[in-house]
Amino acid sequence: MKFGTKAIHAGIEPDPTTGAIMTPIYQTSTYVQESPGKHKGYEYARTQNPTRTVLQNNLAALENGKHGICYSSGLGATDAILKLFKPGDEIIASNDLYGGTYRIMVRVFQEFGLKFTFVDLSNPVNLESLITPATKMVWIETPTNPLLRLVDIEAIAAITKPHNIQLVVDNTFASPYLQNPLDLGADIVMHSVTKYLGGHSDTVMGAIILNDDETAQRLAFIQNACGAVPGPQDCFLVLRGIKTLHIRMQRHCENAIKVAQYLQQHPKVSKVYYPGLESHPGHELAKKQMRSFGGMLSFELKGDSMPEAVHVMESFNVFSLAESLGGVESLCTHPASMTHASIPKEERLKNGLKDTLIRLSVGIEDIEDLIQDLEQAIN
Ligand code: P1T
Repeated sequence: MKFGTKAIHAGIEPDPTTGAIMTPIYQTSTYVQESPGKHKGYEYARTQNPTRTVLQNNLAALENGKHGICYSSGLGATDAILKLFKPGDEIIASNDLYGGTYRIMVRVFQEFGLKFTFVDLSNPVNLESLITPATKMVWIETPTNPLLRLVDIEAIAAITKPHNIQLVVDNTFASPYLQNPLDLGADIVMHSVTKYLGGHSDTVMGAIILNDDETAQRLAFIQNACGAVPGPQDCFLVLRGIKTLHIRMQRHCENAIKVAQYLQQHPKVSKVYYPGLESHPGHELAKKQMRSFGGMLSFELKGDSMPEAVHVMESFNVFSLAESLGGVESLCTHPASMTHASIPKEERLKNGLKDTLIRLSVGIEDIEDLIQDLEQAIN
């Protein structure tokens, strides 16, 4: 099956009792048993819910993986992955990543004895020398949030595999429509489903997709034992959102390249971070490992003046100033004070994230209106 057909059909059957074409919302906390332990595969809704099962199977199909496991948020999924490790285990992560991911690593799991090193993995050469016998996982985003750096999944996997190190790819920015990390050698794919998969800014959810049976069993155990499960209504909303993922992504990509090209020639803009631009250092890699370049981009204004950046962010009419991304509507974010505020300023600056950086999630509105909005805001 090709992607669009999978998005609409994979793992989804008409409801056996009524023929309903849409997966029912099984709004129940428990399931009746005939006699103790004799049941239809469902005992208690933290452990299993049929709406969630369908979504999990659909997500697994979209990432060409065997197992899909959903959590109550992207960070809930990250939390589950980090619980696979023990005190003393070392984890190497990209130095450009979502602020909340950095925060759960440093402020929560470091307290429990996991060790983290953050490094620019857009150059894979940086990885090998950091590996020790205690290194158990490498965590990457690609494209990264918010600097849109490209990390070569195949090249990183070639380094992690011989050491038996788990390679986790946060595939949120690309979505499974643009990139399938398991096909490129990753062991685990993680998503903030809140973003492109949900697609309508109405749900918070996370997911993990993987092939390894034993790790999948451990992650399902953590899902049940720790309890960060999504509700059935949210699972329904995401199943509905996914049915148009391919169409939405096509428009996100079409609009984003036009926005990036517009910004690149703007006399007041100094730098545009978008992998679809030939000037982007990861452009060739993006062409190789992604199907198109995505809907996310960031930019800086000439002069790096904070009041001017704030003025632009306050002046938008179509773009809304808000955290998050991947919904149908265009959003603008100030990473330094919003999504990445939990990363200490020195760390942010060292990694190239300036206070004046503006991030855009380009939606699927008419491109003329988006360009006009940029034109009136950057003046
Ligand atoms: O918000 P949540 O569903 O818990 O997902 C966390 C997360 C994980 N990974 C990436 C790449 C993300 O971008 C996020 C959430 N990001 C935002 C809210 C944001 O505006 O960047």
